Amino acid sequence: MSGKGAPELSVSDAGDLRVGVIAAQWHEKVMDGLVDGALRALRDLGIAEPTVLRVPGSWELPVAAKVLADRGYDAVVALGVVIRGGTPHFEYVCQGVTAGLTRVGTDTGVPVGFGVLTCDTEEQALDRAGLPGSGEDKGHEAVTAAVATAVALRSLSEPWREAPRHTA
Ligand code: RBF
Repeated sequence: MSGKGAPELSVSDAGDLRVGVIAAQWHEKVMDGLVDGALRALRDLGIAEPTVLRVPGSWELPVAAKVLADRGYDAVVALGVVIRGGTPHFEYVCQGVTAGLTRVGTDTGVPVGFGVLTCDTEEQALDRAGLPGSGEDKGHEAVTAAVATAVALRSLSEPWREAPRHTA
């Protein structure tokens, strides 16, 4: 999937949102880049005290996302890296994590940012990790998307205010 066509999101009034970031620990260098990008995005958005929770692997992301969503967080962001190996394990893990995170969002109504890289090689993952020299910054993107969605959903409880255009 190409990263081309991504919107330039401008998000305001997000400073009071409670945001939880959950991050797997496999592929340390890539994860360091994703977590740094996520924290940078939170600073950009004026969100001062996010919760950052580390779990062992990407497989554990959905259960952690569900618990944070149930605890009343306004947005949750899941970060992980799965690299294809020589067995079908990659497909099972990717499928489980993707379906699990989707389900958490739709079951709870809490936006779940998807910052899970599923790559053939570590080089591809490094290029998306927001590190010096990377072409993309998927941790930053995942936070911005989840928070933009939370802001848009919050506008629904204020009936006389027009929903922000960028999230329509
Ligand atoms: N977790 C990841 O986050 N990324 C991986 O690339 C990854 N590869 C795995 C490969 C195998 C063969 C196994 C058994 C696990 C892998 N995991 C990976 C760990 C998985 O997400 C989870 O933490 C463990 O299976 C324990 O529930």
